Amino acid sequence: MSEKVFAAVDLGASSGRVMTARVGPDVLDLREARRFANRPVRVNGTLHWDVLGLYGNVLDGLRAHPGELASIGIDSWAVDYGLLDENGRLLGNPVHYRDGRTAGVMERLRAEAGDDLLYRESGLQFLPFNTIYQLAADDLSRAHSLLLIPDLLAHWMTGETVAERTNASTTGLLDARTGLWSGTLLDLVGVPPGLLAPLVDPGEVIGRMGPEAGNECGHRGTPVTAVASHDTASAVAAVPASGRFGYISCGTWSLVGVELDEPVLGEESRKANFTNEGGIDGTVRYLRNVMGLWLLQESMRAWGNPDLPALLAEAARAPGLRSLVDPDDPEFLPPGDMPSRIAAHCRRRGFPEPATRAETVRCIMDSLALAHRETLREAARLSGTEVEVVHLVGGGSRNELLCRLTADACGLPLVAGPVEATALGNVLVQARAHGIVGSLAEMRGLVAATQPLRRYEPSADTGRWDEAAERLR
Ligand code: LFR
Repeated sequence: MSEKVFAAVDLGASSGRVMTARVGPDVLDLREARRFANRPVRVNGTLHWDVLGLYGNVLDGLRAHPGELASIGIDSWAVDYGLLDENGRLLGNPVHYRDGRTAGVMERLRAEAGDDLLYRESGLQFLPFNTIYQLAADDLSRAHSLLLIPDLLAHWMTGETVAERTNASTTGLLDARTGLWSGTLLDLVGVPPGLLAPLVDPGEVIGRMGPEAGNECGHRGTPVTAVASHDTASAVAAVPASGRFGYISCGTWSLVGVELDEPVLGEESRKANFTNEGGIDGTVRYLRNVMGLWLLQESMRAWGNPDLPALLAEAARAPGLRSLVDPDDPEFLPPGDMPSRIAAHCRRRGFPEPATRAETVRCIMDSLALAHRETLREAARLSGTEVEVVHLVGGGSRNELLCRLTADACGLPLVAGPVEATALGNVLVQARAHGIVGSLAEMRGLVAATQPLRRYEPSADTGRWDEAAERLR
């Protein structure tokens, strides 16, 4: 089978990129065609995504690759959506999941419906921004269809209206057992079933690039293939693992968990707030959201973006496990002055306040490493699986301090990389649909054989981390 070139459109919460990859049985060569900032915009008190700006950048990125493309795949962050009216016109800019409009909504719905029902049906962790809670806070009176962000872009490119299943699994409206839209949950929030699109699986062709988008980007007629369009699902598909592994998809968020064949929907799992999101080939991504590098990104923004490598080097020399936060405290969710919130949190919990920027960064790194360990251990325990190696993929795999601390905290070897796991997972699903690679195991093997990875062995001293976990509790 000869090589082909595929394009991955990968939109993250802080930046987007269009990547192209040459893929063959022994080849996986990823290149960046265009990278652009994804800057949320606050208007009239509401935090929005600039989705048309993003789409324009995507088309520019595709145009930057004049050669032939076998297909294009789109992934992005989850849960957020655009509403279209009956003429297919966008009803306003999609609202950012960190917007405050959902304040109190999840609590109300949980009280009304009961946690047990919500969890048994959707298997989803309780996060205030899940689509189901956003919908309960939204005005749907003029809405004819709802499309999650990658499906919205695919719709503009092809004219087709679909809901890709891995991303649909983050809405809180999908039945975790059947993988179909749940009538019970739709009724609960009063969402007419017609609002949602027919489900498709990764690997299915959505349609071909139509004249409008095609003339704009120069790829008219190119197939747009559904990938695991939830970015985390694409990242997990590209984890270069075999055997018993845990994963951390580390970027703005750290998504920490294990891969399963069946969902875990019992009471203990619900109370521990683990999620059963849909993965590639019907796998279950059993994981929990850890607040991730958001804490660092927002601190850097508050400081006017100083030199990060220098700050991380200084943080590596600062005393460890001195100041700790629970990164998952909801107080850290919205944007705003992060260093002050971290200092206040430390004070409240009886830890010394970080006195310098480097100490703040060290506090974030230690706290994330500890949260990675606690979450991974719980995921393994609740699912009855064993983890022998941790794979940390995504932008965070470049952060040596975080990787080293996470390996130490977990007391397990950690393999860091690839940085662009999401884009790789995206193109590999397309390549598989074109018969270039076979099974999921083969896809992962190709990543392991071709991408730069770095292994961290844990230090023997896990006792310090046990003690720190105890202090934080
Ligand atoms: C990561 C991610 C997470 C999801 C969060 C919000 O980019 O997709 O998986 O919980 O963003 O959509």
